[in-house]
Amino acid sequence: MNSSEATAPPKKVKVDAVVIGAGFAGLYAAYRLRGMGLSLRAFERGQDVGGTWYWNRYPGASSDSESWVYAYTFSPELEQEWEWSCRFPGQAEILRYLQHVATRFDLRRSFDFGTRVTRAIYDDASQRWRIQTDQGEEVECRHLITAVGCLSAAQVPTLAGLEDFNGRWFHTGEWPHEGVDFSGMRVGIIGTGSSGIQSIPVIAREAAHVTVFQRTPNFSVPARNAPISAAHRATLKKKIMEIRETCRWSTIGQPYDWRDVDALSEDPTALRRQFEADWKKGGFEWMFGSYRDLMVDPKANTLAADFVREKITEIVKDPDTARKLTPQGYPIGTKRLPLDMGYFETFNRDNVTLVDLRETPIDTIVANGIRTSERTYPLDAIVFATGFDALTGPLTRLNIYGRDGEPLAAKWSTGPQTYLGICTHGFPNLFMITGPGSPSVLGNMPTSIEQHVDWICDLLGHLEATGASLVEPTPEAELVWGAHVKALADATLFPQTDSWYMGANIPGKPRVFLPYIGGFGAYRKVCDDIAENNYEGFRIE
Ligand code: NA7
Repeated sequence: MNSSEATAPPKKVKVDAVVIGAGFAGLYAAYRLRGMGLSLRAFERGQDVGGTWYWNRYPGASSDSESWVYAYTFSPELEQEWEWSCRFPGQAEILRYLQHVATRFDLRRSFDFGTRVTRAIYDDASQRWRIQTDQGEEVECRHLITAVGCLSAAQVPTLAGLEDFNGRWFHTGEWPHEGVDFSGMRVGIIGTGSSGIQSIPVIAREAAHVTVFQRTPNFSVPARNAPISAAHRATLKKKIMEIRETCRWSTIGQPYDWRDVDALSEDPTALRRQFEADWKKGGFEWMFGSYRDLMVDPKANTLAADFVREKITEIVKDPDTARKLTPQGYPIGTKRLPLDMGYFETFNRDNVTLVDLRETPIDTIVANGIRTSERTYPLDAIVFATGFDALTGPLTRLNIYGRDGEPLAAKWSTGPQTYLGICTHGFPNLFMITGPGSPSVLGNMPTSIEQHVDWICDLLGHLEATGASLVEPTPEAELVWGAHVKALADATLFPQTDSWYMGANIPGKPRVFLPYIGGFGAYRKVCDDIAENNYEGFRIE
């Protein structure tokens, strides 16, 4: 054997399981599957671990869940040894954490980095998945586990003239690793979702001028980020088990839940006091640890929305800018609520201009900037904070073909059909971590991810123990689950709004509320009950 033969990767490999993705989900899946003694190959298109936190390196990128819950719980030693610096850690710190986890548990050796899965085809005769990569490799496996994230398929809108732009342009979700020096530049930022709201204040501090192109004004709540004191850290470490348990059974995987009080039955003075106190505290708790009728009763929701509208008017000095920034016509919280670090205050700066695209839409991009229906804004750089083809996009873009060669994208052409958001009929032994129809983006992702991976591993263990080789949801179970997910969403205010939860940000995408909104704790119980009931709704053979 010559040396090149000795080092060349095998062109065809057979393993028990393939994992796609090396973010929070893929790393934990690799850890668990290896722990079960399964042979494994894992692929990651990035050059290293990190997933969301590998790609989203835009200025100001940070977690919106508190650091002490935005972390794995599977290793008490890891929990005790890792020290978060602050309440809402930034991208670099979260990436360091995931790199640490990969090193500590020697996870990188299961992964091929810089390798994109181009196709996954199910072969009924052998009951195996055939996985192809852009590195020319083909792997056969019994179980295919997608850990591709919910917000990983970046969406750059089709705008005429982009190819003529002389400056540089970036999407927040595919940010250059070497960073971007905006000093002295005139920067245009399109989009005021979470990514825009996090990055605009930071870029405005660096750039000569920032022009924000806003299509829909967004509600936002202060994060109130702060360093974690030594005393607070000690308390957190002592109480960590209790915090974890609360997260596991709460509505959004956080250590708090809806209060047992309706906003509409609260005394107005007490309500105001409560909103103010929570506003000072900062974080999602302002909305999702608040009155339980906020997301189901339009009148209750208006109380919360009016409070934030007032805050915007108070913060933003120029009345016309304040008016343009004030959201109207949709309930607060029904678009993913951003947390901010001085977003509205940023519009008081002399070097920041707001362009309301509802009043003056973008006409075209030109060589030196962006032309709206009113005028041209000269720019040196454009930042697209325009979001993602959420939840389904990362999966349908994988080119997955199920039984009889059915493409997943075709099966889901009118909306995703899943059982528990984990499996889908016609695609045996395909397991989607935080897929559509599971709580996913409506909760703290690591909590969701660990529950999914553990549940999937238990199911694989069950197959092993019973000598079965195939698992697939029945079409009936899938229909019932889809109807349940829809009914739960329809009982809330969420479906009323154009949001990426509804697929509304992608032209031509079916309008379906994508995540499961029944609450993370409730979902966990459903999953546990199904498992206990001999995996009711699944065909196992
Ligand atoms: P979002 O929440 O989808 O926000 C995208 C923003 O971009 C939003 O304000 C959109 O306006 C705007 N947008 C999208 N397309 C266009 C076009 N064609 N023209 C003008 N404006 C446009 O994505 P994010 O990345 O901010 O947030 C995803 C995050 O949520 C994720 O990273 C987590 O942190 C949670 P619209 O509201 O659709 O009118």
